[in-house]
This record gives sequence, structure tokens and C-alpha cells, in this order.
Amino acid sequence: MPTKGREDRGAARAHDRNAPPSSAILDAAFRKAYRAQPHGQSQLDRSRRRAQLKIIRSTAVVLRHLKLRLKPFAAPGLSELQRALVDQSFGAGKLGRSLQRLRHADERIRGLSQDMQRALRNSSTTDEYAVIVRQCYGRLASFVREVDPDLRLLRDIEYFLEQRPRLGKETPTIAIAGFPNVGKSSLVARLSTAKPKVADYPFTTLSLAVGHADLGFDRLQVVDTPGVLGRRRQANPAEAEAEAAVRHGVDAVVFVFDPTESCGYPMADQERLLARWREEFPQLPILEIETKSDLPATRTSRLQVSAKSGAGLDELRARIQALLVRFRPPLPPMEVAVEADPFAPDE
Ligand SMILES: Nc1nc2c(ncn2[C@@H]2O[C@H](COP(=O)(O)OP(=O)(O)OP(=O)(O)O)[C@@H](O)[C@H]2O)c(=O)[nH]1
Ligand SMILES: [Mg+2]
Repeated sequence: MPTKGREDRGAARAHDRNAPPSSAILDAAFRKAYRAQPHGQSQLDRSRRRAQLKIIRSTAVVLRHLKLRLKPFAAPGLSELQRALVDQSFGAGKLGRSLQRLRHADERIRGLSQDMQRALRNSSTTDEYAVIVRQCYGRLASFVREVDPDLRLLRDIEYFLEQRPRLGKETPTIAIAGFPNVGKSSLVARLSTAKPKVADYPFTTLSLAVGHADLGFDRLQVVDTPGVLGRRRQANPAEAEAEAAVRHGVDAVVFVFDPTESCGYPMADQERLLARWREEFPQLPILEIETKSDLPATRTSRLQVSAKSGAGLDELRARIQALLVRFRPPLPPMEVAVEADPFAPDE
């Protein structure tokens, strides 16, 4: 409800993450409105203009805050992968419904501002002005409080997305995927700028992370993924995140086997996951490799690599590059290339 000026500022400072988002927004709105000091010919004129400014400012501040909260979700919107991750973690369709409620609140507040200004024009005493401002504040507060759960959800989703990679659409992207503890992050660290945590236990990596690599002329996004055990129904959130990346976010997958089984999982289980993905994503290029080649194991004809010794990594880069050739934009026609050449000698 209406502010009391200075002591209210202290209250605003006390806002924390547990406070409803509406209280910070309303605080800011009422504070800004309270500071209105209009000029006017007479006492009555001044009090009418002050009331008008209070209505305009308080609603404008709230609208600005709502717009700010909506901004991360405004056009061009979330990527397919981001939407899948959000649906998975927060519930399918929840974000869309919250955005809709916030847009509706935005419309109602615009309408409120106009209605209240109209009411002012039809009033003629200081007391009437005061009643209208109080009415405006009351409705404004209830509109904003109504969308508190939506504001909270948007804040949580924004934070969640900040922790996840923002994949550039134009840059080819590969995921390094496979069972837990097989050595995926060790390979990502070798292949790209990423510095993921590596440790000798499963589920060290719990969410997606991206590094970049230069393969000759090709810039590449390398996505580290959590391990997947392949139990489709009981997948934990980390596994679900890896599957979402494979399904929605990448142009190709490097499937990492650990034939030493020092990861703790038999090859038969790892093979089953690969077979399922090949069936589910028949269009997706999947490059199969076996890692930890510095350790003894029964191996197949797949490419053998070691993140520890570096063996096989040049060949792996070459194969990734060959896989991604089709994402390279075609070269421009010769005459365009010559015109665009900044080093071409002047005529
Ligand atoms: N000897 C040897 N050990 C390796 C190699 N690559 C990884 N490791 C070891 O395997 C263990 C797991 O490595 P990570 O890179 O964390 O494996 P991950 O697949 O990312 O594991 P999660 O994130 O838990 O799924 C660590 O102890 C690594 O040091 C390798 O090429 N050779
Ligand atoms: Mg890892």
C-alpha cells in the first residue's frame, strides 16, 4: 500500500530472494510516485497534478519492471534446447502460461492508469483526488501480487538458463556424450576451451557446459554432457539434460565408450544406450570412439583415443571436421570474394 517515504527505503533494502518479487516492484513504484512535486497555479491545481503524477509514475514503474522480467523471454525467444530444458525442469507449458499472465497484467495496468486519470479529470476536490490515488495504488498492488508466482518462476528460469550454455545457432555444435564416468569431460577439456571438472566418480558433470574449438577453418561448439544410464523412465535431471541436448541442441554426437569399464559400467550397457539413440535419432550423425587407450581393455575397430596421453586426438579432430563439413557455408562466387577482399590492390 502507499509508502511512507524515507522509512520505506529501508524496507526496500531489506528485500531478499525470499521476499515476494511484487514487494520490491511496488516499493520502487510507490517511492517514485511519492517524490512527485508538481508546480501549479493553485493549491487545488497542484494537488490534482500531484495525484495525476502519482498514478502515471506508479503504473509506469510497475510496467517497466514487468517488461524487464519479460525481456529474457522476448523475441527471438528461447532456443529449442532451452525450451526443452525449461519444460523438463519446471514443467511443460508453465513458462508459457506465466508469460501470458504477465502480459495480461501488463494490459490491466495500462487500463488502470487510463481509468484512474479519467476519474481524476471528472473530480474536483482534493479529497476526491486522494481517494482515486488510493484506489489506484490498491488495484495496482493487487494486480502485481496476483502475478507473484509467475514473477518468481521467471526469476528462477532466468537464473537456471544463466547457468546453462547459450549455443550460437550459426556455429556447428557437437555433444560429447555417453555413460557416466567414461571420460567425456576429460575429452572436452582436451578438445576445447572448456575447463570442466573431472573426477573418478559418476555424475561429476550435472549440467550442460560448452567450450569452443578451432578446427582449421571451422569454429566449433563442444558441449560437455552429464552421463546417461539409459533407463528411459527413471532418468535423473542430469541424464534428462544430456538427452535433451542430444535430441534438440546439437548437429552431431561423439559417443564415448569406456572399454576398460573402469567407469563402473559394462560395455554391454553402454552399447545398449548407443543402439537406442541410433534408433531414436536416425538422422543424427554419431561418431563412436573408445577412450582410455592408455589402459588395457578388449577393444573394437572404433577410433581409440586417450585424454590422458593425447593418443588419437588429432584423428578425432579430423573426423569431427569431416562430419561437420556440411555445416560450412558455401564459398561466395569468385567476383564477390574479390570485391570483398580488403587486401586486393587498388585499381
Ligand atoms: N587412464 C585414463 N583415465 C582417464 C582418461 N579419461 C578420463 N579418465 C579418468 O576417468 C575418470 C572420469 O573422467 P571424467 O572426464 O570426469 O568422466 P565423465 O565422463 O565426464 O564423467 P561424468 O561427468 O561423471 O559423467 C577420471 O578419473 C579421469 O581421470 C583416459 O584417457 N585415460
Ligand atoms: Mg563429466
